[in-house]
Amino acid sequence: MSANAQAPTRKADPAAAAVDKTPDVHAFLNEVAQRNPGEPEFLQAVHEVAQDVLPFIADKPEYRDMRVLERMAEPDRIISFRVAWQDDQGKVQINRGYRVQNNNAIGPYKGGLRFHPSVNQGILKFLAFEQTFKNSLTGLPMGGGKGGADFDPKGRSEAEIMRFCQAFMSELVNHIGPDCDVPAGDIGVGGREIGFLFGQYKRLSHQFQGVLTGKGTSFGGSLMRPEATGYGTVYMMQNLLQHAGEDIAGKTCVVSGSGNVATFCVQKLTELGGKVVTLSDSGGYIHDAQGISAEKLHWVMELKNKHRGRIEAYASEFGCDFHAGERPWHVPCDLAFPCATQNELNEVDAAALARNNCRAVSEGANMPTTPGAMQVLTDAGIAVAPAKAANAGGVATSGLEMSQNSQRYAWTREEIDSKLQTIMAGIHEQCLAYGEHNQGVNYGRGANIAGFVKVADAMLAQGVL
Ligand code: NDP
Ligand code: 2IT
Repeated sequence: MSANAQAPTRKADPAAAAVDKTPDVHAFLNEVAQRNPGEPEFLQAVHEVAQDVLPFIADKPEYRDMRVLERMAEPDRIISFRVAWQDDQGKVQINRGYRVQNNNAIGPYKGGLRFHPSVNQGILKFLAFEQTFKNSLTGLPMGGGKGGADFDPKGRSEAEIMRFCQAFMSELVNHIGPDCDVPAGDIGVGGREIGFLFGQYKRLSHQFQGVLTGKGTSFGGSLMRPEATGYGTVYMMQNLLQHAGEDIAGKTCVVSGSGNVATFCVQKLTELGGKVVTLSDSGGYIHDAQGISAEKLHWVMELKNKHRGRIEAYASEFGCDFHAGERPWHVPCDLAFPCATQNELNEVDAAALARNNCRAVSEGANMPTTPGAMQVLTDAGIAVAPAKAANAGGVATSGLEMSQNSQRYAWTREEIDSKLQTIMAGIHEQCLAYGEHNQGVNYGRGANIAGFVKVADAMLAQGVL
């Protein structure tokens, strides 16, 4: 496998995550590492936040003494359960399902469900922790949660997917509700799965409620929810560039992934005059130097959503290169959008982006950049809009879906898009408020501190819980 090979979820280095020069950060992370053995992604996510938040609260005893960050890094509860179901051959299959309810200080738990063979408790804890800060940044009243199962939807029939979703919801139904915990989609969970999950919840609870977001528009789903994460990632980049007096038009863009986030990211970039030259999946990436036009993107969406095909097919359909087992970061670009999965952009990739004079990165996926890669990008002066800010448009629009469900009303596409743009601009402002310094903007620090403050203040007001 070359240095640029596409490993399945690469493991973060827990030792690296536990080393930091600030004594406070070091002690804090040691304690977290001891309490959460074998969960490198969770440690990585906590480290990223702690390195910004601990210095910020160093002179704020109200947060320190009440051990607010320590409490945020300990989920309110974790539910884990057996999901037994029968495949098309009648064979009994057993998976493990989870819901991590991280923090509900500012609203009901809210966050996606991931169906992927790599799912484990540590990965969902990292995602639920991140979600707590992300949801805070949206300005909407949503706490943080995440769930899923180690189920692999690849190669499964529609009937098998439905039976799995029904079995999964048969237990999850006991732990969620419109004012308690509202799941949505993530990797491997899109509109089709949300439909099956919603149907089973309704059957078991005898209630038609806004208990999931990302629903079909005929049964309470919000317009623009499918587009929202990818569009939001681009709106974040637009804000970042505008702050520096630049624009997306004319920029060459590299995008990874070819699922929900990636495809709508490409759609908005193209609409704004950007030229997107790559897409990928776990098999490798395509490089289309001509650019992925609206027509070609439509073909990709059909390939992925209808035929459940592989991105390799794009290369033969449109006559371009396919790089098996590799990721797209070595293709020269002005802007990069990692939109597949965690730790998909490493130090070697970051060095390639720097060498090719990449200007900025907007993270559509959750924690796609390794800590080492983040350092390389920062040293090279490449601005990085971190996931908890850049991909918050998805959950923000989920929040808007909850509002519409509560009102029993539906806003127009234009109304939602305008609210989404306002929310993304607001997140950019919050990043500036805490992240702007003499040399520029540290978006990561800005997002971490702004996300922390709102949740922390709510926790202080609510007592020791
Ligand atoms: P999808 O399932 O629609 O697409 C995922 C894409 O990423 C596919 O192309 C998939 O390829 C690829 N991928 C997944 N896992 C791996 C892996 N281990 N190695 C290489 N490629 C991989 O998911 P989404 O687009 O919804 O999610 C993508 C990212 O965005 C995730 O990090 C998710 O947490 C994040 N996100 C999603 C939001 C949403 O609203 N959906 C909101 C905010 C963040 P293949 O098909 O070959 O597996
Ligand atoms: O990571 C995420 O923010 C999501 N998968 C979307 C969560 C949501 O509740 O819409």
